[in-house]
Amino acid sequence: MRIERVELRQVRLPYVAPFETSGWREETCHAIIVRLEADGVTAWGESPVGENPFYNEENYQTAWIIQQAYLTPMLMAADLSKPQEVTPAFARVRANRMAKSGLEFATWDLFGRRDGRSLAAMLGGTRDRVAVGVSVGIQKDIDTLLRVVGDYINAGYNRIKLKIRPGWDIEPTRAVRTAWPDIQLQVDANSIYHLEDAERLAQLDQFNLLLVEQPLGHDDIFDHAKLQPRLRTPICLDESIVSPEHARWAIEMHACGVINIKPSRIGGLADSVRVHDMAQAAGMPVWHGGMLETGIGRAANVALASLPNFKLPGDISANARYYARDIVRNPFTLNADSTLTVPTKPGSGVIVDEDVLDDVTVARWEKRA
Ligand code: NPG
Repeated sequence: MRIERVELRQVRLPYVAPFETSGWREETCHAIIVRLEADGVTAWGESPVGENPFYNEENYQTAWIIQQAYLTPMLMAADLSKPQEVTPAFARVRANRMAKSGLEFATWDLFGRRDGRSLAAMLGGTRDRVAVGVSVGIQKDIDTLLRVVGDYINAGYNRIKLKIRPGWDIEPTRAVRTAWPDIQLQVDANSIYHLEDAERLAQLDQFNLLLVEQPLGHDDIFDHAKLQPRLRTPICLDESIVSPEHARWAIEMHACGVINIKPSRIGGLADSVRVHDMAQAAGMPVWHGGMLETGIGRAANVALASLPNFKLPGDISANARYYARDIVRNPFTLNADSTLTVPTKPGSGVIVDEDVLDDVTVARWEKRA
């Protein structure tokens, strides 16, 4: 198949509440939405890039340039027989994985819609619902945190992730654990600590956490391997696992007990499946992270999380947790058992609301074959 038209849009959607981590605070989604056309089929993808390069090296401006100057021409030059051919077609471009992922995901959607196959079936999904939780950003004080967490629990989420940083770690975690002794709880440091903080991090062991996510440097598997034996709680790597090779290094070094998979961080769905399979072969569970995606990226995440080695609830909340007005007509809603239902329609199954999409678009670019 040859792609006949690529359209890229920068969108801006306000979050229902600002999202704050150890390293950044953002109030508005800055994603790039991808539209592909071929063989009379229209397909959609999303690069969930942020306003700033504070999670990884990319932001909406870098992705916009790399997609136009390199990735779109590379994609249009390929004659594709399957979506797995996109990742090798982009291989000469180093890193820039979030930029790649939106185009790669849209290609999966294109093949799925053309062939009448759901994305979950194409990827090897085995379940029809995926367990999900909520990631709770840093709040102004513990009373506010308890109110916010309580609202999510009342809404039906039974797994909570707390963002932590030095000065907002032990006490907020203790407060939530004391208020809800049985809830599935985990914490995420987004790379803010150092190996010298090992004793402080070990204090988190008392709270019966599912995992502590990315405590040390974003590109540092080595020191995580030194930290893991000093904690009882499994370390989960997020930022550090950017490719199947990085996953293999972390597994062989015993740097973590769990891997967070985000297809956008890994550069696409094909390599995400490889990370999933590699971890499964090593007996290591994975779970699905989130990048506050719009409804388009969210559908890909739900499909991927239906694979069998996704053993822990994902950061894939219902659309309404993020956006008052999303760009899809068929948002996910939370089931009573804290799950989302895996779409079965061809491709990702999203129905894009093009009126809303036009309203939130701030820049647009297209290339025709
Ligand atoms: O529910 O999508 C969600 C948010 C989950 O905490 C979450 N994402 O560090 O994992 C993270 C964080 C993030 C958000 C990372 C935006 C990068 C961008």
